[in-house]
This record gives sequence, C-alpha cells and structure tokens, in this order.
Amino acid sequence: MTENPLRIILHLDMDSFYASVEVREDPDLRGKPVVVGADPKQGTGRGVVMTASYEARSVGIRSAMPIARAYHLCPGAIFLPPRMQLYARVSGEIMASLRSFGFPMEQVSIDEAFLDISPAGSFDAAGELGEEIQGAIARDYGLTCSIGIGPSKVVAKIASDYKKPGGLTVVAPHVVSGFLGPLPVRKIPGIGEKAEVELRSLGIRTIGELAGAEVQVLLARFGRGAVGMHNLARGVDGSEVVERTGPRSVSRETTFDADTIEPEVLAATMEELVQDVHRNLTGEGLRFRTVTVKVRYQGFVTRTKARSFPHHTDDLATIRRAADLLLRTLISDKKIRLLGLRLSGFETDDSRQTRLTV
Ligand code: TTP
Ligand code: MG
Repeated sequence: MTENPLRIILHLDMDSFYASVEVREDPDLRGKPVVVGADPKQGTGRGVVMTASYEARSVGIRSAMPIARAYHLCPGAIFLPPRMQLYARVSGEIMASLRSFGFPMEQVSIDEAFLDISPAGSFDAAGELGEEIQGAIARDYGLTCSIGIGPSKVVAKIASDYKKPGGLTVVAPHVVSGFLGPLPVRKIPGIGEKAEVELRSLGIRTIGELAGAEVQVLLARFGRGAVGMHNLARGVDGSEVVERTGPRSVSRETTFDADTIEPEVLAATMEELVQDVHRNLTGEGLRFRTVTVKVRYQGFVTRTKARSFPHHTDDLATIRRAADLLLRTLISDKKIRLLGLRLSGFETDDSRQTRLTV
C-alpha cells in the first residue's frame, strides 16, 4: 500500500471557548478569572465547571471540576451561568467561516473541526494557511483558537492541544515520532484514565513507549482495541476528514440538590431526562442506536453503562426501557450525586462512533 505523501490535516480548537465568548461580550472581564458552569452558591453549589478562562486555569480550575472546588480555589473569580444559544450561534458562524476556505471539513464538537488541507501542497504552506485562519477568526469574531497541522487526524489533534492558547503547531511527517514520543499516553484521543493505568502497569507512560511496545503484549491486555491504539501512538491514522452535519450525540444530565438513593427520585429524574433527550432527538430528526447512562456517586466516582441496538430508532419507549435497565445495573448502596443520559450512534455517523472505541 502506498501512502499519499501529500496528506495534510489541520485541526482547530477554540481556546476556553464559552469563557472567551463571555469575555468578548463583556470586555470588562478581560484578564480576569472567568468560570462558566453551575452556580457556586458561595462554595456550596453542586454542579461542575464547564470551562474556565486561562487566568482561572492558572490557579488550577479545570473543566468538569466540582464548582464548589473552583470556588474555594478562587472565590473572587467571575462565575457565569452558561448561555448555550449564544455559544451555538458563535460556533455556527465560526464553522461557516472555516468552511468558506473551501477544504473538506469535519466539525467534531461545538468548538473544533478538522480540515483536509492537502491541496496546500507543503507543510510550510499549510503553516501559513493556519496563521491566516487564526488571523481571520481573531479579526472577524474577536476570539483566539489553537491549530495543529500534521499528516493524520490524530497528529493534528494532538498538535492543536500542544501550545494553548493561540498556538500553531506544525508537525511534518519526518518529525512525527520525535513530537509524539515524549508526550504522555493520555494525549491520544480515546485513551482515558483506565487505559492509562493499565498501560502504566506494563511500564508504558509515554506515546513513544507505547509505539515501541510489542503488539502481542498489548493485544493480551486490551484485546481488539490494541492494534488501533498502537497505530495511533505511531501517528498512523488513515481515517478521512468526513463532512458530517448534525450532532454526534444528544445528552442531558442533572445534579441532585442532595445525594440520593431514593428509587422514586431516581426514577422521576430519569424520566425527565428520557423525555428531554427524546424531544431533542426528534427535534433534530435523528435516530439513535446507543443509549448510555451515567451515574456519579457520592465522592465523585463516575460510571457509565451503554447498550446498543441492532437497528436505529427514535422510539421513546425504547429509550425509557434501556435507560431504566442500565440505571438498575448502576444502583448500589452508594448515594447518587448525578444522573446523565446520552443517545448516540446516529444514522449518519456510525462508522465514526465505532472507530473511536479503543
Ligand atoms: P474544550 O475545547 O475541551 O475546552 P475549551 O475550549 O473551554 O478550552 P481549551 O480548548 O482552550 O482547552 O471544550 C469546548 C467547550 O465545551 C468548552 O468551552 C465548554 C464545553 N465543555 C463542557 O461543557 N464540559 C466539559 O467537561 C468540557 C471539557 C467542555
Ligand atoms: Mg476548545
């Protein structure tokens, strides 16, 4: 098999997206620690941080951290409730602007996208294009983004995260292994905490060590996912930039005012989530295949359980049955802090969903 030597992929990710939009809307916030998420209620709030400005990150505040912890780290920070419609509108404008550059494009989330910029012809020209895109977004939308450019999607994605905020990292083919090698395995998309711990038990901490590991050893530990993981560690990722419209998943979650194990409270809350995601699903004209339930217990340990159906559907009763069944397997004697429900595996993007499973 011959590899196309001119494959050049660009990954763009907006910097502290929701917080940056808030700062743009209210210039008085510039330079200050800004946290978007749940109400901290003077340190007693129970939700989580959605994102934080880089000033807030400098004191340790991070996405998904309990909002009360963020408050204790920086009581003087500006805490704002999310304005999802505003962020969705700004995202739509930025994505349209990116599309206007004329390259095949794949939006992956509200604030990130891949572009196949192979026609740029060289990595030098690709770097200049990256600067041009950053300039256009700053000029037209008053926002900064980070860009990574590489010979594959995985390298581009890791590169965009390398120098945030405002970074531009170009990784030409001959420097891929030198670039990836020293980075921790967690930088590979799909490698989470569990896989990281497993890999550490094999003495593997860096991407370079993973790339150099025996596939047989990885296969014994990880099964089928091992080959994909090993390839990604070597920067090998043949997946194409696929034009995709619409979301990849629809989800809702609720943090309880007080941790609970009451079956009636859990059932009623799950029913609200079921109704909510179903409304969203049918509103978007989507049909799903996978239902995932998330439970966060007292103490913040979080578990998810998923079930996939052989056919796509948008049936409310199917969601309800699957959600109830999955929830039952997650209930123990531990009190529950948060319940979440997600639908995914929509008709148009099945191949991607399965590919991402490491
Ligand atoms: P990210 O791109 O992961 O984060 P970010 O843009 O805030 O910061 P950066 O890329 O500079 O590291 O996510 C994009 C948006 O998605 C983020 O602004 C808020 C939202 N989000 C959540 O609501 N919860 C989360 O746990 C994460 C990670 C993001
Ligand atoms: Mg971002």
